[in-house]
Amino acid sequence: MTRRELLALARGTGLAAALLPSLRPVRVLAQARDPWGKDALTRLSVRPPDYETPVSLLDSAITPIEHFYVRCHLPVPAATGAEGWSLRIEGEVATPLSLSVSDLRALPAVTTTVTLECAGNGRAFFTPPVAGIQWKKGAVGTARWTGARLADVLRRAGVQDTGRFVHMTGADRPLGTMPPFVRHVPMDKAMHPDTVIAYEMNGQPIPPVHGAPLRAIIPGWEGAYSMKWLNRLQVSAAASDSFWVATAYRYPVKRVAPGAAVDAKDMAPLTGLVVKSLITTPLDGAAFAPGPIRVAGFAWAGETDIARVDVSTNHGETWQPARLIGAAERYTWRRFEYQFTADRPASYLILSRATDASGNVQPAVSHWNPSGYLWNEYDRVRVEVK
Ligand SMILES: Nc1nc2c(c(=O)[nH]1)N[C@H]1C(S)=C(S)[C@@H](COP(=O)(O)O)O[C@H]1N2
Ligand SMILES: [Mo]
Repeated sequence: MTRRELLALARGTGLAAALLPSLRPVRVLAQARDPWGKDALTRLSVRPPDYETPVSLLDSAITPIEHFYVRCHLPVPAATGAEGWSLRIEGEVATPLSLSVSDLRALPAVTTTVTLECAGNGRAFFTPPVAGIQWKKGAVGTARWTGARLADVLRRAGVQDTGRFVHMTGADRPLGTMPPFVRHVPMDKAMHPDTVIAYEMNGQPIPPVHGAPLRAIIPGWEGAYSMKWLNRLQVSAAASDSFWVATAYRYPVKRVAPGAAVDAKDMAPLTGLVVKSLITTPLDGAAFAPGPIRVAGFAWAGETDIARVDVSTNHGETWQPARLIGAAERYTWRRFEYQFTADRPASYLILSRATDASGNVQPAVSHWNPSGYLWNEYDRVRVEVK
């Protein structure tokens, strides 16, 4: 009899408790290392795996793989090896294709640095609360993605004029009553030279939990477009009627009162990410002696560049411009830095407020919406000067 069978038999009897101590060493060993190498992250769900990155681990331009957040609607597919993988391209194309990972590697390679963010990042901060994974600030990260252009693949199959959407499917299979995860991308975004089918993340083969061996990278758009475990592209004249396109990932077309129900006809698909900033240093709750305090972080706005970031250290009464560091790179978060002197002991609230190149400014209070998407109000940390 195995331990598990023994435990099953003993369940509900005093015997289970008596057996547990002898099992404990085995369990500790089994839990010593996270199965996906995400030991440093905050686990929000085990199956499917969902992990958020603590802000303290987001202080670098490129997020290391072991610190990159994970969002899975469904369990990770059992087989994610490059060997034998095939990506089918079909629908409104002249020649349906089936491409291997080597076929994709033989196409011209592009590497782009993309800030990927889940549309639900910050959901935990909405009032009234909204159902779904309660992400705080860390469902975001920036990686270098290498792959073939989606446009090159579509051209090779000969996309017909009737094709208006590319429906993407991954190899993850639904659990219970959950519908399969299918997303579509409109043809102009699909054909954009920066849209890729990636096989590498930060210079190494994409790890299983991040979509091995192939994933779409739809840069600047909310994370759910970037289909992991990509195995099918269907070119279609029609929009996808999948639950994940027709119902989920939609946002009200007009402002709604917090908590209000919104009619389906007043909801439109999410596309690009909105302007946002994140203070990565100092950390919330940090303590300092009186003197200079260096503030730094990142700002991003999806497909749009960051124009400026302002910082307030007096509850938003006055704002000072932060320095933007390095050159602007499309789809990549921009570093900002600011220094101020906290000359007397007090509690300081530090706020950051980004403005993008189209003039959009982070709001003081995020716009509530039924699914809790696109939380992007001023970032804030409180520090104590003693
Ligand atoms: N096949 C598949 N692709 C997927 C998902 C998924 O559940 N299945 N999750 C999406 C969502 S909601 C996000 S935010 C990103 C997360 O990518 P990451 O786990 O590599 O950070 O992947 C997207 N691609
Ligand atoms: Mo997401």
